[in-house]
Amino acid sequence: MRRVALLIALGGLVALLSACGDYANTTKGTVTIPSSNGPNPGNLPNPNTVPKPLTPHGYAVSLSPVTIEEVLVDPMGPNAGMQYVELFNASLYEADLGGWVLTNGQDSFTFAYGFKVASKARVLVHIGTAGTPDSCNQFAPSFGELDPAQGSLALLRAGSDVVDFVQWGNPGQPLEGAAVLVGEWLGGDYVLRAAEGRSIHYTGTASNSTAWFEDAISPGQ
Ligand SMILES: [Ca+2]
Ligand SMILES: [Ca+2]
Repeated sequence: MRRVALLIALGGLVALLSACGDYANTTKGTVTIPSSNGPNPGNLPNPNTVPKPLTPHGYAVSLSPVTIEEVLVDPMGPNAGMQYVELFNASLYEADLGGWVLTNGQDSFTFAYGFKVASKARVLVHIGTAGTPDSCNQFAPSFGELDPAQGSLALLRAGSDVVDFVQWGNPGQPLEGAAVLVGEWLGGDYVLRAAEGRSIHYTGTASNSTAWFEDAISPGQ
């Protein structure tokens, strides 16, 4: 019996040693280098379909933090001196509008040096009337009366770059071409004129008429 037990023990030792030998041998032979896990240039996302970041700029569709938010061209009763354009800072940061220009292609209003709009704040530009300006109200007495039937308004950064645009009543209004060139409007597109006493409002969802709707006036809100 002892001899049998010894043989079994020896057999087990041989099996163990040969197994160790097998394991050791697995490191020999051809080594395969794993392929890279990096991005395939042919599979990179299309930049035109990747969503644009919301910050630090304003609306996703506009690179400008400040946009034209509401336009009242036909207030109830006489229009002269009662029209306004409301701008909105949709960004998370204060915006410096010093030197920016609001224009209809004929007349214009230039924001004073150092004029700033707080984050999520609005400023009214009162057309064709004088007053005492403050952080929420600016006055453009030399700005001619806007035509309720048709017209356009553009916001120019540094007095020249179109950063926002809207036209109503008819296509082909002043600065439409410049706005289309920078993707701030669609050629031939326009917002329907609002009823008297009501204004057109911007939702910030697109740079064309689909982002505008007629509603009750909401100056400063
Ligand atoms: Ca009116
Ligand atoms: Ca408003």
